[in-house]
Amino acid sequence: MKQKELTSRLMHIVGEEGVILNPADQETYVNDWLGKAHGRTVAVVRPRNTTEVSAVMRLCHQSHTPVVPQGGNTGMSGGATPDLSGAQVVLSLNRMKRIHDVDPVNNTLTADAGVILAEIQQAARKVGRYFPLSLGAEGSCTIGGNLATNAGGTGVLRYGNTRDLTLGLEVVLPDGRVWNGLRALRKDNTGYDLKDLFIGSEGSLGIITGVVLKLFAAPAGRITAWVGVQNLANVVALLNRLQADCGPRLSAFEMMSAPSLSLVTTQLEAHVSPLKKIYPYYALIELADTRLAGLQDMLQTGLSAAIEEGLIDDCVVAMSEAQSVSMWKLREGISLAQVKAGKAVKHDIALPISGLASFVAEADQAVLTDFPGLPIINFGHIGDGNLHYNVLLPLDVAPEDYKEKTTGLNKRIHDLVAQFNGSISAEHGVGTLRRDELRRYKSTVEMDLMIAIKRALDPNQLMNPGKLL
Ligand code: FAD
Ligand code: 2HG
Ligand code: ZN
Repeated sequence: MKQKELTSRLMHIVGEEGVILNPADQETYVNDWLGKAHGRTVAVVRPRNTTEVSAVMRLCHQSHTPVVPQGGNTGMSGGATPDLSGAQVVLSLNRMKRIHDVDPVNNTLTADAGVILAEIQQAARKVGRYFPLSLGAEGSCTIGGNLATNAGGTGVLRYGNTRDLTLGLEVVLPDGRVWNGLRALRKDNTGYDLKDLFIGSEGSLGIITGVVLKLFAAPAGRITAWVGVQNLANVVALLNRLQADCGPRLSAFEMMSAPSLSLVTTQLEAHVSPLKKIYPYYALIELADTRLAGLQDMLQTGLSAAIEEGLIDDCVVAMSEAQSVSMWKLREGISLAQVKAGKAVKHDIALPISGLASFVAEADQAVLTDFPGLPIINFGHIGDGNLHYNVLLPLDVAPEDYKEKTTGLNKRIHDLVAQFNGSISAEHGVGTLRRDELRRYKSTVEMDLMIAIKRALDPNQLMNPGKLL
């Protein structure tokens, strides 16, 4: 089918205002947030509902047009960016923004995939409930993108990742058929759990158009603390101690190394460390519960004991919500500070928590020896064993140098991750960034199974080609 015929049929389905053809207007859809992935597209198509998504997919199926699904375009693995051929359609969910139902009795929320995560959180708050998925991009990422990447963030320690928060899905298959699995059930053993196939599939199997999410009791408030620690082994020991003392009230436990904190305070205005002295590591700790009584005491008792045991050197407990927010801003500002300061070679790794300290000691040594002088920006969701072990190259690094160093660093770090029985992507997904790496670390059996699933659902290879597999 000729390009002109394709675009006019797309317009017929979604309306003229739903198809973006002008290259200048396509800019934000064909480049990623990190400024690393760049592509071109025949058209950006923005359906308004599942029926329109289905018609678009049928047309793309008939015309053999590859489709790149896109939500908020905040992904960190290049998965939402089309390739440079100009032959792929970007299917954006950003006009599918309806919250259909919030049920405080069943504790569920049903929404379109294009709803922004922060709007889901707000809709839950309105009925006195809580939706715990939380990440730095929550003001612009969509719940569909969160599902497609099985996003993690800072609430995983207590509530699990996006997969754990999902009860039902609606998906448009590559040939346009619609699977309506929008079930608001906590138990359903009627065969294979299809929704789990699509969660984390990064747009490679179909378009997620709707979701039923779990809601939780709303915490009455939170107590936040910022802690300075001498080494990573002590950060892990502190985590274990607080888990034992506070149980599920420990709702977040994040880590930042000294260079990560210093990057934020130097790159971003109005970001100041709560502690005067510099420590090698910092932990950001949060306790939350449906009742606030006793929470502050519980944290303070735990922290005092940790000081006596020599696990921590210093700490500040936030005395107001404003103080708590500024502590969180330090943690959440690291991504932007990296973009401002240089080109980060990213590693989004998961490790058994017991292996974290030894892993980092070996990885630091390897980078120091093989890539001397490059700053290591190590931070992450340490309570989940998830490190963002990034290495910063200068902003003006030559493209060939960037490529060579990325390949070398990825291999060095990921080989070590494999030795420690870890994963090369904890929460950001594979996309294009780790596609080649995936083959190196997955067994043949695992790759064969994934390829068989892909072939069964997308025999013409039209869904997000070149990503993940
Ligand atoms: P997009 O970037 O648009 O797409 C991501 C992938 O999902 C692509 O492969 C795309 O093809 C596919 N996709 C999108 N929508 C659909 C759909 N409806 N159906 C099928 N496939 C689809 N991630 C974390 O996990 N934890 C964090 O703490 C975190 N912090 C971040 C902080 C910042 C400042 C930024 C910029 C990003 C952060 N991210 C984090 C990464 C990103 O926000 C998440 O991956 C998020 O889930 C992506 O959502 P999105 O709507 O932007 O998806
Ligand atoms: C975070 O935890 C995000 O802040 C982004 O997952 C990590 O910038 C990164 O590498
Ligand atoms: Zn993260």
